[in-house]
Amino acid sequence: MEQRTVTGRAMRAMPLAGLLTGCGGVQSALDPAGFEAEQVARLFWAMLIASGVIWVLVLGLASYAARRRGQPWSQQGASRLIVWAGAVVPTLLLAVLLFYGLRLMPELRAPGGPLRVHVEGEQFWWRVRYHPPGGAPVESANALVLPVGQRVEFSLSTRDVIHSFWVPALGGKMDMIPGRTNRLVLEPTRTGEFRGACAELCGASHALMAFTVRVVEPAEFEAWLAREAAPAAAVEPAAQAGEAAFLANGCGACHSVRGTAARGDIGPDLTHLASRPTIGAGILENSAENRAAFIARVDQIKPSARMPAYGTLPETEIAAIAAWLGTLR
Ligand code: HEC
Ligand SMILES: [Cu+2]
Repeated sequence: MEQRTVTGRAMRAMPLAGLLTGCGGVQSALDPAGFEAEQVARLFWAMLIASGVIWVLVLGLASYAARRRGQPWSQQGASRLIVWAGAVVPTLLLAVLLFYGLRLMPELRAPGGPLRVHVEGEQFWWRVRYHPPGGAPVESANALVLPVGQRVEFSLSTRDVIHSFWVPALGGKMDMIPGRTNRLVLEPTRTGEFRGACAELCGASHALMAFTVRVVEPAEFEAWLAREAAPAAAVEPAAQAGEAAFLANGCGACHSVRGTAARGDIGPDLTHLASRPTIGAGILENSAENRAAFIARVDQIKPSARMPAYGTLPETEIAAIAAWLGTLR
């Protein structure tokens, strides 16, 4: 009997535990790491608590009416209850919540700082271009690095289908719609590693379209941006065969590796691929093994991705390319 109640209690608590484990970590709107996300989380908690209070009051009233109250309401008492509990109190409560929500909006719409980042959604990855104030644009992909404490202005666009740019820990989501450019400002408030995702069904590999966000101190950000702007490191002698195979197999028709003959614009810029934590838009850890697997079997790893699989190349050649890509810090 005792056993049964304990198990029963544990069973009842299980869905709750499942919910709570979703509340922390790299991709949670309830564990905010940005000014905008804090506003959204605050609004969420205010709404949740207010609706919880209303829920308890309504249930209390219903149970009072059903169990305790023996005699019927008088005509006058019933009308008064309906006017107050059915109209006046809900109107007041909803008005307070509405004005609280509206008051948060201007802050979310305030202009960004001097750093602008253009992110373009593609099936199924993210083209990223940094526009530092006064400097030349810096091309990257699938991984964002942001300075803590600075308002960064994102312009979001797409050329294929609708995507949605969302870093739950930093702020709200914003759609990327063909033919227009949407604006979003994010201000990270603490350093750390976070994850973003595409929040709009965009095709077969929509669920495999994520990206990483690393928030660092401003000085570290400047150093990173300078490295990212530079061309690829000189090829190490051991990796020369890999670079040659990359160029010989036409990878450069779609990919750019600045500092080499590869100038393609169809796929992600690979100039500093080795400095990114993941490949394939956030889906695989960036290891030599995974790079080789991605090149050989991209059609299985990422259905409908716009890159041909190179499984027919000799394994040694693929391994050499994967090794060379690993030197592109
Ligand atoms: C027809 C164009 C095309 C060709 C040719 C091509 N790729 Fe790609 N590649 C892409 C696209 C598009 C993606 C993005 C796929 C995705 O994540 O949806 C990609 C992604 C990648 C990635 C992951 C990049 C990242 O940021 O995560 C690597 C690595 C890569 N390709 C290597 C190669 C190599 C090596 C070759 C030659 C053997 C090659 N590609 C040939 C289009 C191409
Ligand atoms: Cu998408």
